[in-house]
Amino acid sequence: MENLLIIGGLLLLAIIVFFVFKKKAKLPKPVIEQKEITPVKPLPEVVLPTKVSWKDRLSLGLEKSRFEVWGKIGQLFSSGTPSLDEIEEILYTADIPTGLVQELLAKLEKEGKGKAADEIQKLVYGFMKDKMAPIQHNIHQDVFTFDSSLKKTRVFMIVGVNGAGKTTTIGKLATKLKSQGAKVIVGACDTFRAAAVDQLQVWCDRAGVDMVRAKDGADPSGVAYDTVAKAFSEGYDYCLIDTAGRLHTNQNLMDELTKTKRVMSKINAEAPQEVLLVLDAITGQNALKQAQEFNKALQLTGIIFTKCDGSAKAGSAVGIVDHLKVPITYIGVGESVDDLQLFDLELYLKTLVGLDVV
Ligand SMILES: Nc1nc2c(ncn2[C@@H]2O[C@H](COP(=O)(O)OP(=O)(O)O)[C@@H](O)[C@H]2O)c(=O)[nH]1
Ligand SMILES: [Mg+2]
Repeated sequence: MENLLIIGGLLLLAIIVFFVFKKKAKLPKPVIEQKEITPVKPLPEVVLPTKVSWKDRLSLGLEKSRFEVWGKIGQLFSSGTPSLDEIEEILYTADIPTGLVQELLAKLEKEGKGKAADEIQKLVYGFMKDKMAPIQHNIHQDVFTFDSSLKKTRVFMIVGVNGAGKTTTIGKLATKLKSQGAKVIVGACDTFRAAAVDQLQVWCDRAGVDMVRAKDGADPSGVAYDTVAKAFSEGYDYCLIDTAGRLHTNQNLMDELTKTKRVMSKINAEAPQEVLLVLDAITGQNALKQAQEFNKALQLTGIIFTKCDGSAKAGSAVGIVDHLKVPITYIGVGESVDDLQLFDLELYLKTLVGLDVV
């Protein structure tokens, strides 16, 4: 009898377990939502607080140009008078326009004979400074330093070909201006690439600044209009407008950009106060051609010279400024926030040719 009871109990338990498992097995599987994710390139690490000074960052960034071009000229003179052909070749590899190369060669021939390396460096420095200084005086200081007493909305339109560094530069700039206490808004007008807007959003979130974005493929000038309108009505100090760098043809791109510029001026006749062209130093001579085209369409107020760390062509700035008569506003020598600074002509030239910087 006892055995029968135990067997009966076990049977009952087995039946309960069976039904519980059956019910569980019938439960609907959880549905995992398949969201389309746009790949965003991870942003470079922001190294804060700055351990490396700007002087050292610049020196490191311009090392290739100094070593392979500008410092080399002095070295060649210090080991006897070099052939001018040799110097000419070096200058052409650095993408210096023909007219300037010939002028510099004539100066070296006339004044360089028998001089030591540091005297040649000074001579090259003086030559470049004479070419650039009169134009560099035109930089507006408030492009980089926030003056709260101004109480004015400053609109910057950032243009340039794809990959030149527009979005990254806006991210760096927004971070810097915000850290000075400025109220900053950014307009994501590269509506042709979803990833570009996402990339800018990451920068803006990180900097803690506001961003206006529209649906993919929206009219870029519409986004610019909305951003500038918000900037003026809500008293932002800086309004930074990112733009697209590639359309089907150059003419399309220029038409789109001139339209974007025009709609901003409908909100405020002064806007945009700055039209800044981002130029990648690696593109050298090509950079000058690009700059001429953008200048013709948009009347540039400044140039942001990026990626000077990646090539021996950082000296091509002299040809660009000399030809275009547009100053270089900022210089970029790397991917982090601290690698972008206001362009200081003396510091840049001395670092480039290898003269001691005091
Ligand atoms: N080495 C170096 N890379 C840079 C510099 N500025 C931008 N970049 C990089 O260049 C790439 C293209 O930049 P992006 O801002 O997307 O270009 P955009 O298409 O003009 O918006 C990114 O990988 C940036 O991190 C710089 O000064 N130095
Ligand atoms: Mg971009």
